[in-house]
This record gives sequence, C-alpha cells and structure tokens, in this order.
Amino acid sequence: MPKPIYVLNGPNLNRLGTREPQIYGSTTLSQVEEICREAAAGHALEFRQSNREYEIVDWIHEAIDRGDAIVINPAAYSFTSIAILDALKMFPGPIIELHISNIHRREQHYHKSYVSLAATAVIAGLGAQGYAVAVRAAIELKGRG
Ligand code: CA2
Repeated sequence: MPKPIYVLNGPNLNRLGTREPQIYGSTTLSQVEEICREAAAGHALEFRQSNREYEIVDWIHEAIDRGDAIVINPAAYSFTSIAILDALKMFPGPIIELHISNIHRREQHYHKSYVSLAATAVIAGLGAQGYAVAVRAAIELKGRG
C-alpha cells in the first residue's frame, strides 16, 4: 500500500484567491488541491490547511508515522515556528517547502524561513503551479529512498 504525500498549508491560505492577486494570483485553495492531485497522477495525497500551529505539528507527526513525503507551505509560520521546524526535523523523507510568491523579493520579515533549515528543497515564486512542481519533486525524491 503506497504511503500518501502530505501537502500541508498554513494560516490564511484558506482565503487564497480572494485578495492580493498581484502577489498570490487568483487561484483558490480548492483549485490548488486539484493542481496537486493532477500532479500526483493517482499517487495517494493528503491535502490539508490549518490556521493553527499545533494542528500542523500534529499532521507532521501523522506524516512521520504514515507519509512518504511532505510538501509544506507554512505561510507566516515559516518565519516564526520553531515547533514546526522541530517536527519536520523528525521526518525521514523528502520535505519540499513551497511559497506561492518569491519571499526574497518581499519585505525583510519574509526572508528568513526556519522551515528551510529542515527542507530538502525550497520552491518560491512559481505561483500556484509551484505546487505541481513540488508534488512531482516529492514523488521523484521519495523514490530515491
Ligand atoms: O507566498 C506564499 O505562499 C506565502 O507562504 C504566503 C504567506 C506569506 O506569509 C508568506 O510570506 C508567503 C501568506 C498567505 C496569506 O494568505 C492569503 C490569503 C488570501 C489571499 C492571499 C494570500
């Protein structure tokens, strides 16, 4: 039985597509889920979003027990959460950190992601299509063991 890829989304991303389209585009989170499922091409996928740090930590623990790879857009928790960093450090498989926008072109407080310290790879600035790239990369990397 293949293990799922966990696609985890952090705070405010449930509102995607409703504001700041010049930065984040107009794709909604449910359309992002479709993009991920298409990219996964039948591979099992758990797609989740939460505005609560502890819930994301719990999902990372779940992925440690039963997941193959993690794609995570931690949103604002990227820049604040040692708890998410610590949880990700326990995950043995590939971790792709994903940002819709290019965080390095933005204000200073978006430049230092704690999550990057645990990530296998970081994708930023490809818009919603970055999720497709991330899911494909996760499938490829998990296959390398
Ligand atoms: O570019 C990304 O994907 C971000 O992770 C999004 C985060 C931001 O804190 C990061 O710096 C970069 C914020 C997401 C805000 O959520 C939105 C809600 C509605 C419309 C647009 C964005």
